[in-house]
Amino acid sequence: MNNRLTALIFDVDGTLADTERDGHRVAFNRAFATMGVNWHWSIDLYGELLAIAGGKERLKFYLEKYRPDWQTENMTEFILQTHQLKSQYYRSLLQEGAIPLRPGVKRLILEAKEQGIRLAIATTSSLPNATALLETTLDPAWFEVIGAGDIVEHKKPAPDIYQYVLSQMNIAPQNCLVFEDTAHGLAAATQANLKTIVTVNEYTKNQDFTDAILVINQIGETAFPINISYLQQIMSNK
Ligand code: XBP
Repeated sequence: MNNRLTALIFDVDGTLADTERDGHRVAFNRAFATMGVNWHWSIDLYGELLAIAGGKERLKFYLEKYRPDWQTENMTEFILQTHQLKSQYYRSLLQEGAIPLRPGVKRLILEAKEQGIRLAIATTSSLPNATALLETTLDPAWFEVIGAGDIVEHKKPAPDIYQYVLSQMNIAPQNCLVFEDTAHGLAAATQANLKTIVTVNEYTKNQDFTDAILVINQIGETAFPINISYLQQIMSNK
């Protein structure tokens, strides 16, 4: 089987940058204040809420579990409006430069580009939110497919978003390598027959990554960087 590495597919939140703790969480709290509700998602609580993929889905879960008695005229509308506000705040945080890329991300992506490796995104985040991060840190044009949020019916851990990206790229899974940071993301990629490198973060470091081909704490910036030829080696050995 030809398993030459020809494409890298990146998850966004938590993988490219620590957008969850410093971005989406902070933005949700600002949106709650604007909506006039006295709720605050702490770093710890947000860690628990991350079990639910998707910002709208996460808020719905929070309301059901933590605010069962709270009433509003139209719950769906409330969720949509709060999510929209949250997204605006999130994008402002990005524009302020409040959420830098994780170490090594830009270096590896630039190296991949130079070597003609194809690039794509597969995320649960909504498209405008994912694109906003790419616009402020990298360049959306570098990615031939940006698979995001509501494009597919089932969010991660379902494999839908990865299957979507593979079919848009018209590429076989054995020629791709995925970068993820969560067990949900790993499950999604694995079910789409993709090999995955997990770069853990504070929220995800204790999750089960048995199916990953490699688990690291960051991609690596200077002295001993992970580079394309090393990734090619990992692919051939697995
Ligand atoms: C990230 C998510 C998203 C973001 C919020 O998933 O779970 O829900 O927290 O994004 P991934 P939206 O790791 O797949 O990028 O508010 O735009 O849904």
